[in-house]
Amino acid sequence: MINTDNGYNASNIQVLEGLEAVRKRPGMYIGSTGPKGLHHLVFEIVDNSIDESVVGQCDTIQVIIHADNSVTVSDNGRGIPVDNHPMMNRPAIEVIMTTLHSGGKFGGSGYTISGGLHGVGLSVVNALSSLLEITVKRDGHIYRQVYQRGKPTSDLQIIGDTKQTGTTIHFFPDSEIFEELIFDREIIIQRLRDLSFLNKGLIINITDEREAEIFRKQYVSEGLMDFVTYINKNKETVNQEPIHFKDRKDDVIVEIAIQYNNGYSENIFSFANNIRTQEGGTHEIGFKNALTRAVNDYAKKNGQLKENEANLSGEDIREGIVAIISVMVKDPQFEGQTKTKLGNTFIRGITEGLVYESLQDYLQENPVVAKRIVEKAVAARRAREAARKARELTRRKSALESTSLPGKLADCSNRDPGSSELFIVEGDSAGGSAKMGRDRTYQAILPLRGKILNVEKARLDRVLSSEEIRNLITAMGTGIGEEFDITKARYHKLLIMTDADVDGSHIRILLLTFFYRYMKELIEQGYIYIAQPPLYGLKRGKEIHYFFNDQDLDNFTKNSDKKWSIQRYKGLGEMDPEQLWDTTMNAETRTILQVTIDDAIQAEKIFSDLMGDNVEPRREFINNNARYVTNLDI
Ligand code: 0RA
Repeated sequence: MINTDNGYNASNIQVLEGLEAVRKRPGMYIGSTGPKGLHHLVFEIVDNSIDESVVGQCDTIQVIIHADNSVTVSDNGRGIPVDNHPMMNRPAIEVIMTTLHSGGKFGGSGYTISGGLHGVGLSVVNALSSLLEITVKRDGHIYRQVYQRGKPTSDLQIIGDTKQTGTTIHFFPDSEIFEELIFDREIIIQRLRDLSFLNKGLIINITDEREAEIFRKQYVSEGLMDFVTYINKNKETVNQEPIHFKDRKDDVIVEIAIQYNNGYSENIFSFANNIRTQEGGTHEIGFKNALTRAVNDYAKKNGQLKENEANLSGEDIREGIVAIISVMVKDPQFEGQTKTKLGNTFIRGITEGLVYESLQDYLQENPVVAKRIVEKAVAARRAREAARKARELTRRKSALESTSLPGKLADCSNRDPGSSELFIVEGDSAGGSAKMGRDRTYQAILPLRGKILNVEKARLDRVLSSEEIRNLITAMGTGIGEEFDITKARYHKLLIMTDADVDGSHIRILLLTFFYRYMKELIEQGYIYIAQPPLYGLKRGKEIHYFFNDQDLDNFTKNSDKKWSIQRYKGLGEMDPEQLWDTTMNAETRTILQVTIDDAIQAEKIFSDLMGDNVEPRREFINNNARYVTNLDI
């Protein structure tokens, strides 16, 4: 059918139906209608601005969170085209704002590489906004158009003249769609900071107008080198100058920065077209292969490894590494559970080839650093072998043997992990109370005596020399590290129950650090919780009230008569089994905090700051977060 009329024709109707589909099933386009989806709206627009900067047409992006919780994103790019779209008989900008999957990527307009948050397009943001105002500076004029829930409320109008170019989008997320409309500045900052590291020289400004004192911050970086030094800040490094290279083959651009620290963990963060690829993918595999090959070849050539000696493993070579991998690809395929795994197979070979060549050159030209990297890997191999022996002790026995659980574990009778809980309790005496107070059908208790090792400062073999840690691993049943298998978890809830004092928070952070380093998926899958014992009990005869913070206690005592006696619980051990059950363990009444990882890079920094060699960042963190340490969201 050919449409010739100028009013609403078939394609316009299709457009509206398209946006109706977005409003009917928002989750399909932005993942969810919770906070994550809400923030996707901002990132979708920002990613379009970033595309302008990638092609060298934009050097400044500004994000403003307004007091009314609307958001403005503006850039000084070329501006969205305003000329008439020949087929639709509407201005191109209107087509872009109202057509699914059209956003700027049609017509080969000089976009060789395009990110866009998985390319859902500006029309999705438009469809999910109760009000959206777009202003474009282009071709000597300032243009403006307003939309409500995706539909234009007026034609595109010229409202002034200008010599500048750029796009400004001001939108109000729709309360009919989103569960909550409040933007979290930290989430936005995290993404903008990543983007500034990934796009050297790009100026990104953020303004938050919601507080009396307006918050302003600017991000601008020297590129990936700044990214690795930022992550390694406060750590001792092996190579002070990051290894850095950027290369191109065919249509693929590969950029890498590497800086080793003297710690034991591996931190590789990869990106494809500026999008964090949390699940890795072909670029990451290519990088790892190249690194393993280049370091082994070098070690053999200069004699640090004997000819007949076995190669160093990739894991050994990656101990203490901080690396950023950023690739730009024409048609990225995102796969995996969360669509954050790069799938294009040819990227593996291209990345491996480019990285191998550049690394070979680097190692040849920097023998001092090269030697240290090899030495570190050799030491890692030695420790890994010692750890293997220690780890045997924690392995589950084969199906034929009876599973030998730690003697200190008071297991539950329930055999269904989905409804079983494990309490890790500080101290034997509190452990005793917890054992007596629990519901033994589904609650298991493992008392921990004293502090566990700080895993930031010890290699795996030493970590495993601790009986407390071995008990914990055996009780959970999952194994650790490379062998970790979440499907073997014997409990789907693991609750850390420590005293409400400094030692208690220390033990808690030691445990969390251990989980983060060796059983990260437990955190990612939301298995880990922090139990909240009360700080005070107010007693009058048989009546008792519990309080979990000073403010609630103050509020209560303000209006109460003097007959109450106050008890401050210094430790779990001061509560009898029944009290512990009532306040902290009873699933019907207790409050527990789920531990989550909002941002892997941030979590990485928090743990190394808190547990690393330097005292200053730890002091700083505790000073800044002292009041929040109990509900630490890593
Ligand atoms: C379509 C085509 C062109 C640019 C854009 C869209 C564009 C979109 C956004 C969204 C936010 N900022 C933006 N800036 C540009 C290419 C224009 C040309 O070839 O001149």
